[in-house]
Amino acid sequence: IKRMKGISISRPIIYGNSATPLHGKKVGDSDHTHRWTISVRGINNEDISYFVRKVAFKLHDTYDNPNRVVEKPPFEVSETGWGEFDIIIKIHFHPASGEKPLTLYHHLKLHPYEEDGLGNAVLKQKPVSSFSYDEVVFNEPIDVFYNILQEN
Ligand code: SLL
Repeated sequence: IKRMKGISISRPIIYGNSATPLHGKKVGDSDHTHRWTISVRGINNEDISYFVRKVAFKLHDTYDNPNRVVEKPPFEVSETGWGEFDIIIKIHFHPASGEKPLTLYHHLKLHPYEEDGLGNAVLKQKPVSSFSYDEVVFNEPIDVFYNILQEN
């Protein structure tokens, strides 16, 4: 294998969640209060599957099958639930990259934070979203992978 000496190439990603309150609507006999979606995507919804092979989302152990693996875009998981928790996001790259998976953490946000004017936190029942921007940097990428990145 040949590496591109002295070359770094980066790609932007956006990851995080949106959530909407169920407003008392029942999901089975659960005590779920929100519907939410966690996702990893490109900027302007660019398809990132040319360099992302799959994304594994590790949910809280209170969920059935907490390890959710998404093998094709959109790289997202939608669920309902009642609480906030940390989601471990593991991004696996194209096999030709030879790169190790990248691990990111996202705190699932359900409740918009607001104050009542007296400095007290109040829970608002309205949609919320919490996204982070990041840049994946490939240092001295393998030539084949470098070409894949450049062609897309
Ligand atoms: C909390 N430490 O207590 C957190 C844990 C876990 C949220 C939140 C489970 C949904 C289900 C669910 O919403 N778990 O499968 O019933 O706030």
